Amino acid sequence: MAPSSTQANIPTRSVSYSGSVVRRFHCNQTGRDFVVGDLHGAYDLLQSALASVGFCFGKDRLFCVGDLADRGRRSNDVLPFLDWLDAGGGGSVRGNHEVMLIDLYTGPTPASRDEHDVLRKNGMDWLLDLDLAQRVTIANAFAALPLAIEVETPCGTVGIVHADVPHRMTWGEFTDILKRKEKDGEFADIAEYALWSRLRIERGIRQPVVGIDAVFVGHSPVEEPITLGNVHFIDTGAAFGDLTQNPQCGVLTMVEITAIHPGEMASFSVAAHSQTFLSGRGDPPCRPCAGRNRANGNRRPH
Ligand SMILES: [Mn+2]
Repeated sequence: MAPSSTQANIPTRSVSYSGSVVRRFHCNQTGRDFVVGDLHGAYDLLQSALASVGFCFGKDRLFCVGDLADRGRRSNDVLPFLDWLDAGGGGSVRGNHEVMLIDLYTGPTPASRDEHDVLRKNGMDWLLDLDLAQRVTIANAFAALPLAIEVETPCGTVGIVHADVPHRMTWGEFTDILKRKEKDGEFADIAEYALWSRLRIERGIRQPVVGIDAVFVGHSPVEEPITLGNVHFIDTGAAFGDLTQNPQCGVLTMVEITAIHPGEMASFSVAAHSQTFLSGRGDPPCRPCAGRNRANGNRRPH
């Protein structure tokens, strides 16, 4: 399809938000729950992490802190990845990278020079290989993602947000404002904070988020997963390790949620490539069940 004819067929506001802004998942009755740091297209590393814990598709669930594509080598697999995630009963929150793409196609169709500028500056240049209709399809899939996830687990309710929860706000206050969406003047500020803030980690704020047992966030790259109060920072820079093939530059951290105890967490960090999944057809990995041998997992308390 020629880009010009595609462009002509795209309505002015091409992307619309759908789905719940706060999504709650009931307790997993059949397996374990994992949460993984910012993937940014490092799906090879994810495959290694899943293999190292014997992830069982259909029983175990995976949750993501957002920023699923951009920078990493397999960003183009983000749509089959989202399908796989959903089919396995897990989910992802929206990150600021998802929102940058949504914003690009929510207002009037951007001038192609401005559009290409945004894409190139943010590691999103992989999207330039796709036509406009494909980019809008991806943006619409991102617009269906929630801003916050709540997961019921045997050790309490766990929250997942891309960047942070305002540090003087309880979880209930935070999610109530998000649920009111644009009807409430506070929504835009709180959504922005949830997607972009680094205040808690920059200031070392140790007060827990009241009203939730644990919160997982990404967005702020850390050398090792860090816990402040009950907030776990798990973006260990997977995309940089993925691009350089050098674990010194970044690894992917995946945490088993049900192994959390106050003040510590068990994590599986994967530094190297081993195999690939997510062909263009979106074949899910680990099917049939790969068992539960954790012997290869690099399990470290934090
Ligand atoms: Mn981010």
